Amino acid sequence: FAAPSSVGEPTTFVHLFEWSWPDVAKECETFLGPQGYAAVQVSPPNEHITGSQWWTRYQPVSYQLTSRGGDRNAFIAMVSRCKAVGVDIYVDAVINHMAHGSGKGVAGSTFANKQYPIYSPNDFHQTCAINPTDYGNNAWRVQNCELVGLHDLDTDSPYVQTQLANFLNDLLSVGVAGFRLDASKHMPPSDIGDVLAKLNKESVVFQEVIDQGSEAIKASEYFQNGLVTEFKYSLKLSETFKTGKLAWLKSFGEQWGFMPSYKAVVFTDNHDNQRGHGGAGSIVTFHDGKLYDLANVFMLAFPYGYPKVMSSYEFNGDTDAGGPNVPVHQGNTLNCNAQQWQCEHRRPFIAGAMRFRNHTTGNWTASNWWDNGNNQIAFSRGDQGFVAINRESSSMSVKLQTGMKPGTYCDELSGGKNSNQCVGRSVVVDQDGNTQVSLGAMDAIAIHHDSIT
Ligand code: LAG
Ligand code: CA
Repeated sequence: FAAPSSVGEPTTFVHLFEWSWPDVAKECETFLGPQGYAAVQVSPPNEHITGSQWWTRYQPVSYQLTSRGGDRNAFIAMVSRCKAVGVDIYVDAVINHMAHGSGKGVAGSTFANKQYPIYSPNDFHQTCAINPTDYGNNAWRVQNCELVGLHDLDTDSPYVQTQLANFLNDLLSVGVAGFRLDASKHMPPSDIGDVLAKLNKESVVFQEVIDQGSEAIKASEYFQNGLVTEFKYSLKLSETFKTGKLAWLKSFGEQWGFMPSYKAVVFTDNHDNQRGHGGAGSIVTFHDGKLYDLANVFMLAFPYGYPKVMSSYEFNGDTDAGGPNVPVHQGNTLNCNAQQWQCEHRRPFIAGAMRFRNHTTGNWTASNWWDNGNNQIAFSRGDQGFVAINRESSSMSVKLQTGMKPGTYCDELSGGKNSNQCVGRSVVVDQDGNTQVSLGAMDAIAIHHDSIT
């Protein structure tokens, strides 16, 4: 692994979807810290309904830190082991609603008729269903009725706000650094603001708001509380890589109608849309092989937003299926393969492009843009880095301006530099800043100022 000094400034986080706390801790120590990932989004850590489906985690029963991920002690150990190697933990906080119907939670708590360990019926909105048509024209129903039958908390009430703040403060007190606020679109932004005002530590907050541009509730209403997911990015990037032209990406970002870069959390795919849930669309995923690598290289090399890398598991078409029945780390064996955990964040192109982003924070522009009018593109990050992507079925051969000083650089996507030697490919930049780019079909290279030999 790269020495800590070569990590650069962390710029990217990873969603280790359904990973257990011991697996997350081990991954921080063996890969994420040494490579330079900034943080991990973990699955909801609080008590949820029983069942093998992944989505049981989105039906809270209590805020006890007992979940399929592990118990409270395992959670705390994970947070501190990750922190020790420079990796933050972001908790997926499910605060809009509680579990549907009646039953038992994984820590043994029971619930029925809107009665939970810390909530009773008057802590909820009245029972009404969010209808598909409400999204277009009825903001009130989207925020006050039930999302897929999940009992909707009265997030306006002081009692509920206090319980939510206690839950989040408990997480902060054990070292959690940030939150994904699940189903934020289903809560008025001012209610979220009231809860956040009760937190006793600064934290990274990103609100999950699915806004594809045509609904009553806009992502921009949530800017006052922190960062917001930019779902247009996921859909447009996926469509462009699948059926469009990479040349279009020259103006990717605000000019495509996206929110300001500094507010946006961006991703190629997420745990919902990769399996047809949560808005979906035609989305690139690990199933797309090389195309997926290239889409991630673009996301990570291009100066827009705070990127989240998705780390998934094979579900063989069963969109409810929970994670593989094996740990990711089994002794020294890593169960990352076609049929189990996917570990996309470990793919050389994805980890390499993450490192490229870490080493190019000094210039937040895409300059020297070049494209062939079709699916070959290249751009510089000022004099900090240069990337070329060939998404065509034929090879790419062209002399291009890199914006970088002359020298021999190591391609970060094939392993970068190790004790002044290139692990993989090298790239020569001449006296004029040009390089001869020679790439096969579905290939890419990325060099940066610290990868010079
Ligand atoms: C989210 N963001 O706003 C999560 O990203 C998304 O994964 C959650 O839905 C949703 N909001 C609620 O937190 C997931 C599944 C749903 C699942 C739900 C609750 O996508 O399919 O619903 O979690 O577990 C399931 C069943 C429904 C049923 C419901 C209540 O699929 O058919 O109505 O449970 O029993
Ligand atoms: Ca609500």
